[in-house]
Amino acid sequence: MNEPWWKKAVVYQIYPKSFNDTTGNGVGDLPGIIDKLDYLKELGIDCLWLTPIYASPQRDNGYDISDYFRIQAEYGTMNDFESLLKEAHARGIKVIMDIVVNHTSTEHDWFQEARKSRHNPYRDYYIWKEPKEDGGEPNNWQSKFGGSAWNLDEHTGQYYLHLFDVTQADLNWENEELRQKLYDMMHFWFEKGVDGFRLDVINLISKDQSFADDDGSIPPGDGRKFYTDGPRVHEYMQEMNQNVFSKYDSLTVGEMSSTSIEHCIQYSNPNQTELSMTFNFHHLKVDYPNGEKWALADFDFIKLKQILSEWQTGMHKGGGWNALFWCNHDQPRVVSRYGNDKEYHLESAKMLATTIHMMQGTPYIYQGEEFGMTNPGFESIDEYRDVESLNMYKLMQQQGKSEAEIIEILKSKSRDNSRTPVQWNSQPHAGFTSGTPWINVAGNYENINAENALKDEDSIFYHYKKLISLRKQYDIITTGYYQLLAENDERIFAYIRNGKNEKLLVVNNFYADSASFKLPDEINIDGYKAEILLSNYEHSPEPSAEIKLRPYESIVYYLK
Ligand code: TEU
Repeated sequence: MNEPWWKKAVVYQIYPKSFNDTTGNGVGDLPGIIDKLDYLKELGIDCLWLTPIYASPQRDNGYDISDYFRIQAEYGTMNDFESLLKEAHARGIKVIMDIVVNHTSTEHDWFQEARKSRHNPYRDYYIWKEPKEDGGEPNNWQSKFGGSAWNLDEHTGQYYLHLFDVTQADLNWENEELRQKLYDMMHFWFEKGVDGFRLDVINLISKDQSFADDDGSIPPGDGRKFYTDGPRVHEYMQEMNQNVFSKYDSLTVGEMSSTSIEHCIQYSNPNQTELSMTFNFHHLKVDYPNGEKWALADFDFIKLKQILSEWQTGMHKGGGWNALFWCNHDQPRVVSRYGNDKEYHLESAKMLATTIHMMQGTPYIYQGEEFGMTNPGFESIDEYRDVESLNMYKLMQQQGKSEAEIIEILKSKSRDNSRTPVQWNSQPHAGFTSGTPWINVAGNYENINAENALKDEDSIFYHYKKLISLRKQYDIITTGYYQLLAENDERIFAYIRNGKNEKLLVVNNFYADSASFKLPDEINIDGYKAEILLSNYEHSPEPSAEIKLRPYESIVYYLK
């Protein structure tokens, strides 16, 4: 059987708003993406994922869609989108779109109709509930952006559910007519020529119809257990696959919030006919003290290794497929988070890249990651734009936190950390725009930018390029069985990928101290010839019973 193309692919994520502005309005656009296709071709990626570019009031930067069939005017026109598809395809680059079907903007026509009366034909497209006897919210579920997940519609006297912003009303997937409309909409984009979808919070679409209060017996008691991987979700995914995805040679990746390996196997095992692969976020919560995002703590390295390893072996066993990533538009920059964006910017960025790219799955690179963009360190609340950050700012004030404390938290946690404009060069505004950018550029753009990276053969950019080309050359990166080594080592993340008569040994030092790695006794590499495929220092050590590693040193050995 032919393996699907996306198993050996590398995907590059574009957040259009911050990518490249050609009009001078301070907001990136589709022609701006076309201008950079040759750059992306040089990097060697196979596929682009564009975060939502549909018409939207932009309360949540496009994750609040008001019209699924129109392009947001500030990004360009449908013609621009068609040109982008054509130009990308001409370079052998595929394009997947981001689709948000858990909710729409409250400005979507369906919601505008639905809120007119309790008997409106669109009423049932959304989730409405009576107030409690005291007039309060129907239950205690919390919005992911803070506060209650319910909002009272005064006109009709009922509450509607919004798991995210108050302007993002959850759709009622129990309604068959609605589901059919969403499938038709997906066909529309496939027929235009897109190569797949990233499906936003797709594991939240099926709600437990009891809509009961969360008693908090499974922490954190915010209602998530009633809709995460909900009762009918696999039925819906199979229906979606049958109606839509099965008709196209597509990559479909589901964003899975607070999910489990068991569910992700079901979502992505080809026998289940649901999706190609899944994103999960457990490895990006190891710096949440007691599961709390809005608090500061060092990351738990042992836990990080443990989680990534469980997902590697668990998904492999169950025939599922992982999307591999450190960064996206919701996460702080990894080099500032699990790396060292000061003394060891270059070394740690490369080390992190190697760690994730040599695992099994499909790697995703988030714009700017390929040359080591960092968190911007915004010092004032005026610099923040993200709806979640602004909500949390207010909530933290109400909790009595000081301004200084709140800013420290935002500096490391805010989603805006990854949303600053791509640093193309050392020109004003990093070459992103000739106008005023919608969000400030990080202060380090004169050093850290794409132009510098392209000029320096030792740059992070060329390290990513090498990782991508290795994946094309060595099948073992796609197929090899993953095995964690030295699981209790407090500095080193080492693993083996086992092939038939070959192995990859990947050894990474996650810290600024030197470290020494002893090959466990049960791993016998006698009789293998070793070759260093990639490292981040000159003169890396040959493989031996004990390997000495410099700060953030990272080495990939190929053994045959
Ligand atoms: O994110 C879903 C999600 O659960 C997050 O990662 C979210 O950013 C986090 O819970 C906040 O703490 C997706 C999109 O990626 C995000 O940009 C949207 O805001 C969100 O869905 C709503 O559509």
